[in-house]
Amino acid sequence: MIRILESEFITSAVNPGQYPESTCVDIAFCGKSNVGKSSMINTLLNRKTIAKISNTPGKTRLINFFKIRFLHNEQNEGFLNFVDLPGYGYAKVSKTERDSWKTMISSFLEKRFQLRGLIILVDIRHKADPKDILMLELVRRSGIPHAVVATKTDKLKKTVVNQYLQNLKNELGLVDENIYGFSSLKKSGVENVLQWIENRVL
Ligand SMILES: Nc1nc2c(ncn2[C@@H]2O[C@H](COP(=O)(O)OP(=O)(O)O)[C@@H](O)[C@H]2O)c(=O)[nH]1
Ligand SMILES: [Mg+2]
Repeated sequence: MIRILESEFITSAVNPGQYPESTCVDIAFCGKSNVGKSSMINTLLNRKTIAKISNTPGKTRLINFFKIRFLHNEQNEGFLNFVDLPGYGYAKVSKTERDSWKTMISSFLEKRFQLRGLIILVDIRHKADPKDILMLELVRRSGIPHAVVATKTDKLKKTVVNQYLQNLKNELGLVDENIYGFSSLKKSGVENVLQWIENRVL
């Protein structure tokens, strides 16, 4: 499995013209505001605050790029980018601002040729949201490989986690698409997600 060695913030962008040039591939993350996206990126990278964990939902309205150096087979070095996409579904902003994620994410899926995989985060406790379903439609249409990660599994009793995952799978209409449970608090699910990423980038 890949092991993350180093990570650094590269830049923020809104429009395709602002995306950083890169010779390595991207793995992107998206989900509703407050779903635990920044926490998950920090957990995968073994960093405390590289992706800002904000308690003010909706604050991250930019596309943030991080450069990752990793090791695979414990000997070969590789590079990839993590891309933190703007969160969606936060009500307390103007409608224009609320809808800007759709344009930003659609353009990213369409224009970023380095993109090799997208992880869609959902909160395991919540029923599938129309925005998550729309997001799935966008990524299916783009043909980009994707997986769903259900966050905050620590908030549920262990015995019901699989049932919740199954329910989400049905609600989201997942067929061939993978769904994994994840907890940044307990650091569980990390191996599954890193394995999925490895399969996309190597
Ligand atoms: N219990 C629990 N709380 C979490 C987990 N991941 C994130 N949170 C909390 O959920 C809130 C939003 O997290 P954040 O990572 O900023 O979400 P983002 O808006 O999607 O980037 C914060 O208060 C986090 O501490 C998790 O796995 N378990
Ligand atoms: Mg965030």
